[in-house]
Amino acid sequence: MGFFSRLAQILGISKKEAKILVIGLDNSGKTTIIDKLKPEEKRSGDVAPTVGFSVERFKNKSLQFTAFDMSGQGRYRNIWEHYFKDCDGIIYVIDSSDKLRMTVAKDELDQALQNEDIKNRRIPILFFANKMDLRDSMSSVRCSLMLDLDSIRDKPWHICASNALTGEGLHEGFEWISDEIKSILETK
Ligand code: G3D
Repeated sequence: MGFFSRLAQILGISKKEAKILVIGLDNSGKTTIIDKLKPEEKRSGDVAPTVGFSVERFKNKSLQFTAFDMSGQGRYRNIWEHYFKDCDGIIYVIDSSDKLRMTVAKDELDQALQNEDIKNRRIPILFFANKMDLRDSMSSVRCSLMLDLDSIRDKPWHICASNALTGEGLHEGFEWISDEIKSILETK
C-alpha cells in the first residue's frame, strides 16, 4: 500500500480535510518527500524544488499539503501565517547533512513555534532528519539535540531519520503524524 493510501486510510479523510504544512529550509527535501506521498500515478519523478512555496492537494481536496521554504528573507512570511492558522499538522524537514545551516534551521523553527497561531495549539510536529544516506549526515538524535527539540513540551513531536529518495523512514513518520492528526480531528 502506498503512503498516500495508508495516510488516507488512517485519517479516514472522506469526511474531513486534513491540512499538513511541510516546512524547512530550501533544499532540505520537502518537494521530494511530497512527491513520494502522492499516489503513484501522480508522481512526477522529476522533482522541481520548492521556490518560496507551493500548494499540493490530493484526492478530492480532502488532503492538502502546503510546502514552503523558510529561507526566503521574509518574502512569503505573511502567506505562511495564513496557513499556520488552520493547519492540522506540521512536517519540518531538516537536511541532516547541512551542518552549516543547522542554526538557521533552529532559528526558523523557534520563530514558527512563537507564531501566534502555533504557540498555543497542541499541533503535532513531525521532524524528518532527511538525507540520512549522505556520508556526513547527522543522526536524528544529534539533529534533535541541535534543534533543542526536548524544549518543546506543549506539542506532540517525533523525529525520524529519512531518505526521501528511497522513501526510507518516511512511512514511520507518516504513520505517527496520521495517528496524531486523527485523534485531534476526532475531538473537533
Ligand atoms: P526542497 O523542496 O526542500 O527545496 P528538494 O528540496 O525536494 O527539491 O530536494 C533538494 C535536493 O535534495 C534534490 O537534489 C533532491 O533530489 C535531494 N534530496 C532530497 N532528499 C534527499 C535524500 O534523502 N537524500 C539525498 N541524497 N538527496 C536528497 P537535486 O540534485 O535535484 O537538487
